[in-house]
Amino acid sequence: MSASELHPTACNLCYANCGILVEVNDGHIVKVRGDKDHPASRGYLCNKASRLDYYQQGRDRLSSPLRRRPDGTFEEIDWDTAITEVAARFKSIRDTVGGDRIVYYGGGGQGNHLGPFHVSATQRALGIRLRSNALAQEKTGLAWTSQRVLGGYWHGDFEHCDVALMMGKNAWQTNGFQRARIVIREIAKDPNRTLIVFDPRRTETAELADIHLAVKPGTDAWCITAILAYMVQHGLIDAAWLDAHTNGYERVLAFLRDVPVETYAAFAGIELTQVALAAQALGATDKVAVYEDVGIEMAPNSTLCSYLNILLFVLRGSFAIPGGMHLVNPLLSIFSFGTGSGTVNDQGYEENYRTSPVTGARIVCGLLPCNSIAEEILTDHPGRIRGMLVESGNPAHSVADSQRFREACDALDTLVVIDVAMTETARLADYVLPASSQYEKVEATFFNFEYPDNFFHLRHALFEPRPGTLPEAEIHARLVEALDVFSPGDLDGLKAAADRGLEHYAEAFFAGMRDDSRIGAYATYVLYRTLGPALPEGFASAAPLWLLCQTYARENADDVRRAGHAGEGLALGNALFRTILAQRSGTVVSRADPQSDRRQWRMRSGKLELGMAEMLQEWETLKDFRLPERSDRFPLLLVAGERRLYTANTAIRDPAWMKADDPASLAIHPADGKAYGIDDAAEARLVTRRGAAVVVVRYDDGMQQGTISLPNGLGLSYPDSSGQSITFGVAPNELTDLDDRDPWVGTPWHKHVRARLESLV
Ligand SMILES: Nc1nc2c(c(=O)[nH]1)N[C@H]1C(S)=C(S)[C@@H](COP(=O)(O)OP(=O)(O)OC[C@H]3O[C@@H](n4cnc5c(=O)[nH]c(N)nc54)[C@H](O)[C@@H]3O)O[C@H]1N2
Ligand SMILES: Nc1nc2c(c(=O)[nH]1)N[C@H]1C(S)=C(S)[C@@H](COP(=O)(O)OP(=O)(O)OC[C@H]3O[C@@H](n4cnc5c(=O)[nH]c(N)nc54)[C@H](O)[C@@H]3O)O[C@H]1N2
Ligand code: SF4
Ligand SMILES: [Mo]
Repeated sequence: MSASELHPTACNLCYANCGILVEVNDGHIVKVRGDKDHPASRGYLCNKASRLDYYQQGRDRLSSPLRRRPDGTFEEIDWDTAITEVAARFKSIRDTVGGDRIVYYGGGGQGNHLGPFHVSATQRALGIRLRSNALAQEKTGLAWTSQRVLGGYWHGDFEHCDVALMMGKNAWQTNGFQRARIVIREIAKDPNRTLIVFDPRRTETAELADIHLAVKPGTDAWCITAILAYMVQHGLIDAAWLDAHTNGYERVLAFLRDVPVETYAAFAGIELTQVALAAQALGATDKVAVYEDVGIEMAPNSTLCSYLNILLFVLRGSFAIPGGMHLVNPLLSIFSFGTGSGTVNDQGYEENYRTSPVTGARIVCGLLPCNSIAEEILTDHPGRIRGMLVESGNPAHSVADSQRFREACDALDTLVVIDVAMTETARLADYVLPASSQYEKVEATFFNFEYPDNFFHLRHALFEPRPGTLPEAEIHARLVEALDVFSPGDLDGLKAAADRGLEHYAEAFFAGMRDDSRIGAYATYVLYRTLGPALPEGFASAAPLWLLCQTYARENADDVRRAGHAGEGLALGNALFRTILAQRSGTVVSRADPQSDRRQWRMRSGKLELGMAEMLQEWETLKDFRLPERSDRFPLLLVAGERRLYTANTAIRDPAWMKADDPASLAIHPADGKAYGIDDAAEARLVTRRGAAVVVVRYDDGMQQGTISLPNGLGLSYPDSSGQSITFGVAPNELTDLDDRDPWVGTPWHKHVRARLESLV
């Protein structure tokens, strides 16, 4: 590729995945700018994208499969040996105790879902049923409540709303919806629109807010309830809409009528006048958009808060209308709703839902809670997990209680890691398989939360794969082959059909599916090996998208045509697929008509089901005004892992990428610092129940007194220019405890870690 040419791709540092145009030179990404042709980001970028080369050219990128020696060091092995041995190790678990004793962790971070999409065939061949990933430490409470109440995953129309609520979300730094900084600034500037931020800390987003509700940590449930109750008690809800569109609202309103608003607000540290202002802003419109994120999802009452956040927009009827909330309809949902979910009984409780084999943890959207993984391994229970396949995730760093996670990895029969870099998890593995980076293969994510337009961006490769690496699709295909699922020649007919064009292939594929159950069961593999070679060079990994396009076009034909794709039946799916392959800046795959979109109403009754009994039960407990116990030993509350100007989970491992001042510091209110005798910029010892670390303290008067915060994604070991391993900052999960978690879905309370600080002088 020529140096000065600009190549369209996307930023992989957060789930906005903004379209970018990059200049490349000698394997490096040397210049990055926003891509105005990207249908969603339209040229927008935040500060991080310009540093992408630190991902692409990380010094600890992998370039050969590795096998652990008995002494714990690694040796390089060739791919054939690696595939044969990994397949044999997992096969032996499958054949002795069962493939359901293997867990698959990961499946794509912020930028890569296409490769891991291919795992489904490997999973099938090994009989793997347990999966987990970071969603099971943040979004499963949201997924569970939204599935039960709305029937799908919700997202807000922040571009057109009158009231935007940021619940434990610092969108200025963390984005999460398209063009976040621009949209937030617009709302803040407009006197007719209201930005409400729930955050103990005066964040960059809170600075812009019309109403900043600086709740005491972990008290959001009381503050939200106070606002909802004020609305009910002052006639600010849309009762007619509720009656027409929801079931179970009477119980909700009955609860709210009796709430002593001022008492609830006071418990959360909020003045009644602020609650009234927020309630009145909500009461004046039906265009309410809510974003909840990990400030709420990783704190006490997290699942209840997810439920209450639904009420914030439902009480105003702000659902399925422009400027309000909608259910997403992406090409592929990152949540497998319905997987293992039970049935709701007459009392409104879910029964017969899927649980984990050892501890009986609730499995939501097919995901084992991250906090349960170690518990499902470190036991002599016969159902314990024996093997783990980790792909594009770094759980030894990102899951609570790293020490226990490491012990659990040690206790496994087999741990295999597929990654681009030598991560904390890879270091623990029996085998490490090196993947080509996201800019060395076709890549995509299934993050698409927009409405009414749905888009999809297939990124073309910018570079040749680094020698020794393979794209995930090829790794999984070789594993499936090593597991002898198909015999030579089985797929020759489909290969020949692919050579004759998509039309022939479509017919042959669907006929094959009817005749041979393996075709559907191993669809990603079959498509990769049969349609893949017929696609333009380098696009084989994208072959399974063809089936997604067919399914999506069949289920959403009018919406797909409204977005400009033409055809009927199979031809429409083919047209969509061809456009996705060709459009380098992304494609609008469907356009809903908000006036007649029945897909927004997904519950069987055709109404929203507000009477979720588990949440109504927990709601009652607020009357006790109880928070997790505190003690004099741990008087502070630590946010273990906050997002800052230069953090990107662990996608970038080289600390040199950070351009901020003291990016690793622990933030503390100056009054607290002084009270503990710790100066600004001094070192101190941070202690929790599970660990201790030396931190550099930074005074920040935006912090609430009694709280401290550490950045997320740091404390990685990374080679310096001489190859010596260095660690920059503190790994937050050396300090967190598995027991601090939500009682329903097991999400951790990373934002609510009891801690103390000790002066080192
Ligand atoms: N720069 C950057 N952006 C990112 C990422 C990144 O690593 N770096 N990661 C991406 C990912 S994976 C995610 S999940 C999102 C997360 O996005 P955010 O949720 O915005 O991220 P955090 O900064 O971890 O937490 C948000 C806020 O929660 C507040 N908080 C702490 N305790 C409480 C509480 O009890 N109640 C309330 N209401 N708030 C509380 C903190 O003060 C903090 O400002 O960011 C995404 N974007
Ligand atoms: N204490 C605390 N813990 C937290 C959080 C917190 O706020 N506090 N936040 C949680 C949240 S919200 C999240 S999302 C998680 C994030 O934690 P993880 O889900 O573990 O994700 P990442 O850190 O993004 O790790 C992504 C991995 O993918 C690898 N990778 C990058 N590109 C590719 C590729 O093309 N192929 C393959 N195979 N691998 C690739 C990277 O090298 C990296 O190892 O952390 C969670 N953990
Ligand atoms: S980090 Fe997120 S918001 Fe920033 S440029 Fe990348 S994708 Fe866009
Ligand atoms: Mo996340």
